[in-house]
Amino acid sequence: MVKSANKLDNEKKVFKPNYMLVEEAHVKNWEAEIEKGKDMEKYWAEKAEQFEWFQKWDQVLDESNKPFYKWFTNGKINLAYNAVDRWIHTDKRNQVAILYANERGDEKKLTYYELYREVNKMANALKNLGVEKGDTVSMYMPMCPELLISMLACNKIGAVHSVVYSGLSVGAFVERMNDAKAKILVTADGTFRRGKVIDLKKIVDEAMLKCHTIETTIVVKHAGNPIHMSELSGKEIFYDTLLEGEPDECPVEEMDSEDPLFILYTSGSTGKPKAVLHTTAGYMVGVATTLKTIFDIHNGDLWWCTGDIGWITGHSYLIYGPLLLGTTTLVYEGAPDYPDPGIWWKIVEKYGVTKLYTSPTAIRHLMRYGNKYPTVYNLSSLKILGSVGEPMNPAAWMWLYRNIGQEKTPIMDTWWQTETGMHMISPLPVSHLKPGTPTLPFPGVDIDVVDENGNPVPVGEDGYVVVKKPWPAMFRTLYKDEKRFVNVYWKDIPGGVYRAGDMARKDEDGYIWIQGRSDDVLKIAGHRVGTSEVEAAFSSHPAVAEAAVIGKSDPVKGQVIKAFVILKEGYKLTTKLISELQRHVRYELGPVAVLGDIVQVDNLPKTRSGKIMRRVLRAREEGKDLGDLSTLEDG
Ligand code: 6R9
Repeated sequence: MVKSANKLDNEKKVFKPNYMLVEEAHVKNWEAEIEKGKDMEKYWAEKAEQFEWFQKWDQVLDESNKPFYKWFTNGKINLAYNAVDRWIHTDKRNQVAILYANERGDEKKLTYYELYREVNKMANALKNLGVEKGDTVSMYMPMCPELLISMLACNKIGAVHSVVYSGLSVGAFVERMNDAKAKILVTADGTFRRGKVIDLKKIVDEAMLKCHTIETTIVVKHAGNPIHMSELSGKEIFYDTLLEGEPDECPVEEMDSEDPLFILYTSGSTGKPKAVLHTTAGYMVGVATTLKTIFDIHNGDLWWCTGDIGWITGHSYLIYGPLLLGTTTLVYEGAPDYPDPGIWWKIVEKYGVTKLYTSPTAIRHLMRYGNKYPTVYNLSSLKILGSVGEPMNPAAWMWLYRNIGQEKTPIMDTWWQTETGMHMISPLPVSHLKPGTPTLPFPGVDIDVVDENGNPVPVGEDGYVVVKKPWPAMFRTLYKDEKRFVNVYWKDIPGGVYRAGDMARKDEDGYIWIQGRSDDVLKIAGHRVGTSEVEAAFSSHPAVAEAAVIGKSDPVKGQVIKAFVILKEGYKLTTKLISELQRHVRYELGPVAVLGDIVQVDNLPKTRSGKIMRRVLRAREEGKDLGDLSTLEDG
């Protein structure tokens, strides 16, 4: 059997912090910070001081109507004011706020002052269209500066945005638009993708036949593809025309801490998407604090979050977090492997990216091509790397650490959700790291792994991830569906805790190892086996780039594992390799890993944010209805 870049060896390995990062870190002592966070309200209140408030809050946390918690009650604040306006009176005024680049090599830079004026113009234009505080504005746009401007313009005047990922199909788009009942839609002519232009406007035209609330569609000329401006459902107007002559000053709306900020639909890896509602102040506090502490943001940083803006990661850590901290955020429109799988590393070198935040899916995809691409570029500007979205299997962690981080940049594996709004389990740059775990809850966040009765499980045993105390960036409800909010998240486990829907295990240091979504967990001969550890075992074999596993009914064992594997360049799934993989996985996981079939595939069904949709694999396997596929990636 091949002895791999072994999962077990790496898991046992502890990576100590890089002393240069410790010296400059905002938080130098992890344990002490966690201790400080135990006085939760005091901790978050101190963090809230980083913003400019129009009026201070009366109470940090109002728990009078659980689980409908309120944070910073009666405070008055505005997100756009704190993310943009505030900086133009400082030496950041002419610093680049948004650095946009795309796969064609175009680039555009907007300083904080330029961004300020653009946001004001768009805010005035929205007001002229009749948008008022509390109204919803939908967006269906590429990764382009106008999307950020439009979102901030909404914040500035108190409108609620609902960004729909621009890769969604017409049906999914219509469903979300009708659910949010927006009057305005901001969109664009097209988006660049792998050397082609995707005609977004055509999708919008089709969707508009079924969206009856939209009165005005604003169209950004972005990709330059020819489009048809229709009159089918109200007015359509070009963004440039709309903004023409608008003043570049706009009064700021003083928002209550608990005023709605945005709606965002969950990624839907295990079921029908949910409309998650976030409110203003707590979200700002949670997002800015976690980004500053975990990625140690300083003046001079160039921050790059590769996630899409249509995903919570883009909302919290591509736009809001970095701008609230006054840093420069890179917005890249393009695929990670076009024109070749070296494009990301080329961008890191070209602009001198210092902090890179990406996903295990992207890393596993790029790993397939080995290290020939990263070695071509100078990646020495990188200081901290980060990951989100799925469990980071140790093989991918090691690849990233060695080839991109050059063994000096720590990897912040951040666990969180659309619902949590902010990072919840994550190391800091000063933490001791183990590949494959997001380590410990963030200071001021109380998370545990418990059984059905809410009791903490012993070390090494599976349980449910729960959040035991409210946190500032928590979602406040599911939009227009309080009943579902209570039933899905707050009922199943006693003790008034939030059930995240993930299974996990704790090790002897208290580090949390995420096993996957509880809906995906396998049950083999009475033992619960997390999908993530089986997939990590497959991926620790040198031939495997990526794997997904599901349970297949078995009369004796209850379930056996069926594995779908993507092999690295140059490998084929021969009978020899199948038997080698079987032995390898059994060696890694022990006798519980009862393998049924192993099949080779070219790709796996995934959500737009890169999560494997195992329920689609299961349904296909059982010949069942595939359910809601609206978030399935098709490209
Ligand atoms: C931010 C985001 C949430 C689900 C979550 C979990 C999975 C996210 C993870 C992770 C293991 C990590 N997840 N980060 N699993 N390690 N570091 O992804 O939000 O799209 O709502 O998904 O993603 O299963 O419950 P969202």
